[in-house]
Amino acid sequence: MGITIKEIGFKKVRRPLKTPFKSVLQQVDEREVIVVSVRDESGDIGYGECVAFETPWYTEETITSCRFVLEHVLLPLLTGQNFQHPKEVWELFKAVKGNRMAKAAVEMAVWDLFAKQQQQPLWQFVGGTLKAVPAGIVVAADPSQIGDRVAQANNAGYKRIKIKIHPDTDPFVLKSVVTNYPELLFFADANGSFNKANFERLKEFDDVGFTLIEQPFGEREWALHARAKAQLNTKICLDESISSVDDVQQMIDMKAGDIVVLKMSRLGGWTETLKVVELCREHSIGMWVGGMIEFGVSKAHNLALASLPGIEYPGDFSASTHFWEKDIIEPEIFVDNGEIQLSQLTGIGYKVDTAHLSPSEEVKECF
Ligand code: OSB
Ligand code: MG
Repeated sequence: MGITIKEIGFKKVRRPLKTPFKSVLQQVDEREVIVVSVRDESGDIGYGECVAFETPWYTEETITSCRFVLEHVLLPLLTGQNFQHPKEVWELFKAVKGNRMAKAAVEMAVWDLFAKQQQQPLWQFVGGTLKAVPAGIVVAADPSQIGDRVAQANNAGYKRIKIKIHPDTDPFVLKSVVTNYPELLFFADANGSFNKANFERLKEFDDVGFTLIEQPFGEREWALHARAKAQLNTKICLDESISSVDDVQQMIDMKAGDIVVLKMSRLGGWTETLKVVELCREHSIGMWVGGMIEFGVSKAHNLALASLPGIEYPGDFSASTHFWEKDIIEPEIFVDNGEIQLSQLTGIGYKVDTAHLSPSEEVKECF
């Protein structure tokens, strides 16, 4: 029983964003990902998406390092393997240090394949209970555009808006925007741009009305985050700091945060992410699912994740049309009245539109 991996494929997808994504770390104009597919004897295909960036501005991995590791390290380990449960992929990859984003892409594909073999939607296979997931959008633009972008997001039905901030952002301008929409949830994401020297500046964001402030300090700055948690009323949420279940334990031990952003790519895939979810539940740590400016395969996995009990904050779930002229899944993801309905189909629940990937987008088929 179980599944035996017969074929593995990689496809490169490279498409421009409709509008530049501007954060303190990087401006993203174009996105390249790798769609990983795994096929078993039955002919079912599972899909994953490798969402590392072109340069190491968010994590150490890059899409080029991932392609190398996928082709030359993970693919040889995987070929012909029999699995009784998708958790065994994490075990198989244990001898490979780091490279969590590359591992996650393969892991996702195997979890999708298992759910398809069991003829269950992936969200059900992992224990999800929500039938619709609350949407959430990110405003990553110049300060002069924030007001307009928030108004657009509100008109499109989004109930949660995350705004990118840094020490030069004017908290009073943000406060006037936030107070305009008392019925919406606002998150702030600082992407680690504050430090010990400007700690007092962070406190000026405390009465803007944000539900949480994401990653004010650098990824290893546990003590500074603990200080912020003790001194601010706004909840402190960690993104870049959390690469493993051990990092969540560290956050808990150091009292360095109230909430964790779940990103399967940063954590190495479903197995480690599910461990994080369990630990957060035990310690009443808040959770939500973060985005990676990704395409529909990664989004579909994230929607399944957001269906799990205990993930109470709305995640980075915007419609396919927010970033892309055309997504790679059918149907595309759309937001209706601030929500995204989960697919009732098996696995990730969406067709992957590989036929419409342009030839220049294809990198390698290992079938
Ligand atoms: O810091 O949360 C982040 C996108 C890429 C890399 C890091 C981050 C983000 C986002 C999410 O803010 C954007 C999205 O995909 O909706
Ligand atoms: Mg973030």
